[in-house]
Amino acid sequence: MKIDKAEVIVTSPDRNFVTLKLTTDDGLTGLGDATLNGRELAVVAYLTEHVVPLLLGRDAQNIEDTWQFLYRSAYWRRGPVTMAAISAVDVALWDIKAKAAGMPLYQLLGGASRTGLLAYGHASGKSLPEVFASVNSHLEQGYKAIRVQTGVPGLESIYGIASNKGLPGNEGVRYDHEPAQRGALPAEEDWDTRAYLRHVPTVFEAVRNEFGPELPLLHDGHHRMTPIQAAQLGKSLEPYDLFWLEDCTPAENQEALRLVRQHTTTPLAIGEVFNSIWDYQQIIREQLIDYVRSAVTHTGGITHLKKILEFAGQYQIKSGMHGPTDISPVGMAAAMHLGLAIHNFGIQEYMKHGDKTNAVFEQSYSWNNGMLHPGNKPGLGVELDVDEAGKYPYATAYLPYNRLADGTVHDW
Ligand code: CS2
Ligand code: MG
Repeated sequence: MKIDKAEVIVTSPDRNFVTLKLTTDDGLTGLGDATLNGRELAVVAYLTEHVVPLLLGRDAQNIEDTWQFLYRSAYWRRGPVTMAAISAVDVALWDIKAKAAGMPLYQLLGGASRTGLLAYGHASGKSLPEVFASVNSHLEQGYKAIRVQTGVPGLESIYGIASNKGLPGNEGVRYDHEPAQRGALPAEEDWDTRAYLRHVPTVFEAVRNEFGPELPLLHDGHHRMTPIQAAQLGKSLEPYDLFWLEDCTPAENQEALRLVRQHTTTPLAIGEVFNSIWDYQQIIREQLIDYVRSAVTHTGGITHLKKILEFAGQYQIKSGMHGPTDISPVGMAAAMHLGLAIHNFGIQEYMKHGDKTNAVFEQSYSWNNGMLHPGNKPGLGVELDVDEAGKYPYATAYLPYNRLADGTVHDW
């Protein structure tokens, strides 16, 4: 079963997506998500110029060998672009292998370890009434776990607050937070950590009083605090029993988590900007996190993320796979198949894609009563309508960045 064709498909229905489509000489096809938000074309070039020529004629069945070949023969290892490219190849090959076997991918990964996947959605608001309304709307949509992001008095626009602007062509329809904004330059946002640290605990106190003690609540610190500020926030949120505090401090400095752990028992989730097992070695071995946040799309595919999660499982650390709208339906399906099969599944992030995206990517995964399931079609269960995709050419879009009051660039 030789790889006969490799296409890199770029489309921008509600936002930019990059998809690798492999076809074998006996007509089987496989899809892999290679979307790297705000840097999509770098992965397109890496795939088109450097990876596709190496794939043609290769045996599609040798997934591990192809992974090692792409990782080691490149000489230059790791990094978001390389690992997103390798991930797309890996997932496309798993899609093909499961189709060849005539079974849904999770069956090939060891079968189902649960009946479905608990998922969390993104509630947000500039003010408390907006936050309450957003939590209610997510409960009505069936979510059983909710991430809460809030505006901060004195700050114009900050990460994670849904806009009422709506999507292009869907103006005015409230849309969950899509960080990448179309335009020639990234938007600049302002930030003040002390104002944020004063305000966030008051919001979680109010949300707990309003919605009770059981509802799993999550919060994303989005890499903005110093280790001691992260410790401070973790501690001040303890009374509100969070499911997790995510990306509380930039994680390049893995030791930073030791200081946070010393001061708080709030569970910690990290890893959406990681892209290899080496980014996790210390924080898993030293039990400094409770959830692995990596997405299949950004961490070398199913082959590599499965190894990270098996390593994490030895430390009772669970999965919490990244699942915002910049993970395409192909990447989401891969996450669901892996999530259903592994033992140490924790929770799955699930932001719903827009209508145009759902028309481009035909999906067989389901969302029911707060639980996701990858479906039982052979393979990943997602197909891409190339003609539909062709309607939406790439549109430059950048993630915003932050500046402090004195003009210093800060983590966004
Ligand atoms: C976020 C993302 O979903 C999350 O947890 O951190 O929204 C993140 O900002 C985007 O994926 C960046 O592309
Ligand atoms: Mg995050």
